[in-house]
Amino acid sequence: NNLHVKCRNDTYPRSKVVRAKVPDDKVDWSVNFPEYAPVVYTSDSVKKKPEWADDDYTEPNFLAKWNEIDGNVDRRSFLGKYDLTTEGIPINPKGRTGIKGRGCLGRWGPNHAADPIVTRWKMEDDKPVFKNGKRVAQFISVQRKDNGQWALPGGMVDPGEEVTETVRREFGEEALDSMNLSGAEKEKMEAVIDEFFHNGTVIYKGYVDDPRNTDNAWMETVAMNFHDDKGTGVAKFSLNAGSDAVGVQWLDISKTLELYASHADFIRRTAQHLDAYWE
Ligand code: RP5
Ligand code: MG
Ligand code: MG
Repeated sequence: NNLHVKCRNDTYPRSKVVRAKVPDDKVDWSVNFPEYAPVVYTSDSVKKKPEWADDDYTEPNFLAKWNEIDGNVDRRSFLGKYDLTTEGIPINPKGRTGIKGRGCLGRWGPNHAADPIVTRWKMEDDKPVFKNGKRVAQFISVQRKDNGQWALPGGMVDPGEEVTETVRREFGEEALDSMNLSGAEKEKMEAVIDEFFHNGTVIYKGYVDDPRNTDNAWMETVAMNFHDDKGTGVAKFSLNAGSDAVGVQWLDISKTLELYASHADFIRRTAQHLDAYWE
């Protein structure tokens, strides 16, 4: 359960690159695995040096402050201090993935994201719906453009950005299509979001089992729950998919959900936090 699974033994997302096989018992770096021959892969979009990506470590001027706040990029991991390879680049603290390089992730080491978990109680005829004696909760889920999977409307923390800002911005972009609202509409939406996103609960902070992870680059997130207990705030928003989302909907929380990366685990923790139905 403590293993990463979605970043092993599969074709790398948005590519034809096939990961070297890593059996469960060989994930941990401390286990001897002399035949291990990971494929080296960094996507063309990352190699083009967009502003969200680091340079290649082979560049003469490449300098990064590993395990520290490096300018406005946080290179610290929630898992503690990570080790470096002999070339001086970060080693995935959760073990082998079958790929060296960054894949399509911009940063060497941790790539920080934030995930808003926006919830309300499921209602029918103005009454809460119960299952096995527990109220059923719902959360806002988006369908990802890159792979069609349902997910939380999360995204990367921009350089210098606070996580509390990232959850609002990404929620606005992916679930409300804020980027396509007129000035006045956007202001109104931001006011409601600001009000509602005031009291969040951190549900999870740490490594994400993201299919984009590699031996040298991986996703970490802070997942925060914002619960509309009375169903009068965000519960009434009209949802519109935007940015890297192609669909958006309220989904009933249950054990049977299949979601992107580690998101089902964050939802399980949320159900526990809300004392909502989870079977
Ligand atoms: C996941 O990737 C995180 O939990 C977050 O939901 C997401 C961030 O990446 P993008 O949505 O920006 O691709 O690991
Ligand atoms: Mg986004
Ligand atoms: Mg996203």
